[in-house]
Amino acid sequence: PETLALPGLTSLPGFALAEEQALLQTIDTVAARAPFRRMKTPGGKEMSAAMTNCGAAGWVSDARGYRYARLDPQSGQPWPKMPDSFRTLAQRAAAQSGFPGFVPDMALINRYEPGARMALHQDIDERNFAAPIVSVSLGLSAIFLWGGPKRTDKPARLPLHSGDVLVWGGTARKYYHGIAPIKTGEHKLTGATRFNLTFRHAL
Ligand code: MD3
Ligand code: FE
Repeated sequence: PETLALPGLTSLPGFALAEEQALLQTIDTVAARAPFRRMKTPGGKEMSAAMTNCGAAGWVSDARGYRYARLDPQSGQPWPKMPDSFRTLAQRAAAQSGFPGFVPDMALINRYEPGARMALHQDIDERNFAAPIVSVSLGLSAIFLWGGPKRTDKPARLPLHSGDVLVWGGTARKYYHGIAPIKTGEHKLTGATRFNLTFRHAL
């Protein structure tokens, strides 16, 4: 695998390309049971990306804060189970990147329309920081913002295309990161939409 000159990040360009269409269909089956929704930040602002989850817990945000919840607060039901195809893909990517034992217990699914973004943040709501995070990009391209350990570190800009898989572990795990506002465009399978799957060991 190609390793960028960024500590703790392995980039697997096109790793999921052969599965693009199947993954998108599977996202639809998850979203049929746990619809995408725009969550509110603890400060009361609606996030511009819409989200849903699958697996043993889901990442949620509301006036009470950020956390992992075993039930979807919108339905009161457990989140849809993690599809086998999702888990297998994440495990293969992690194993190729030096994390052979990775077993994700959930996936957060983000959906971006043109103009949607994700401000610089850290992923620190998980219990287990030894586990990596595996991210899969599908649909419209995006510019990933890759900061450092401090919010004020000037972020590098990394283009992400449909089918690209990134594995973050070790030193990179707690770095600030985000997504620049999505530019309008047309993807052959998703139209003007970007999806991102992030696989985590959260519980
Ligand atoms: C680097 N999502 O959901 S994925 C997120 O494209 C999130 O939707 C972005 O950041 C997206 O939290 C970026 C890449 C990613 C995910 C988690 C990370 C990069 C990461 C955790 C630590 C460091
Ligand atoms: Fe993140």
